[in-house]
Amino acid sequence: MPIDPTRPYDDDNIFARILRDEIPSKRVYEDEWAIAFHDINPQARLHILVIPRGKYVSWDDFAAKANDEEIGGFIRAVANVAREHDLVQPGYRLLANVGHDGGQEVPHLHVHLFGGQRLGPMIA
Ligand code: D5M
Repeated sequence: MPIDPTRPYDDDNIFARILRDEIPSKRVYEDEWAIAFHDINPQARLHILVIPRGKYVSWDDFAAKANDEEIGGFIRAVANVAREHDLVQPGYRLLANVGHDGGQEVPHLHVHLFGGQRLGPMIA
């Protein structure tokens, strides 16, 4: 079920639990601002989710409440994940679903990173 992105942050959402290492994930990156792990249901040859360590429901919530250092740290973390997977030259795609119409299922901001293949015009 898509989420309501204006609702309060739920400390027990699945990505909060992954951040606390309460449930396993295939973690590929971590720094002060973000962690990244493989999507459980990959939609491309490489499909990684990058999430901030801070408690933000959505992209909108993050833009409204995070400070500039956190926002910069998160954006750099996403780029670092791509670079560490040698995706800069071949290219890659970033996607953030927001709320009901965006099809967001997990109420902790996440950026999908797709790569490892020539992607079509859209991944829906
Ligand atoms: O995308 C939510 C994404 O989160 C979706 O592609 C599946 C993925 N997912 C859900 N549970 C897990 C776990 N436990 N590990 C890794 N990936 C997971 P959305 O943009 O909210 O539709």
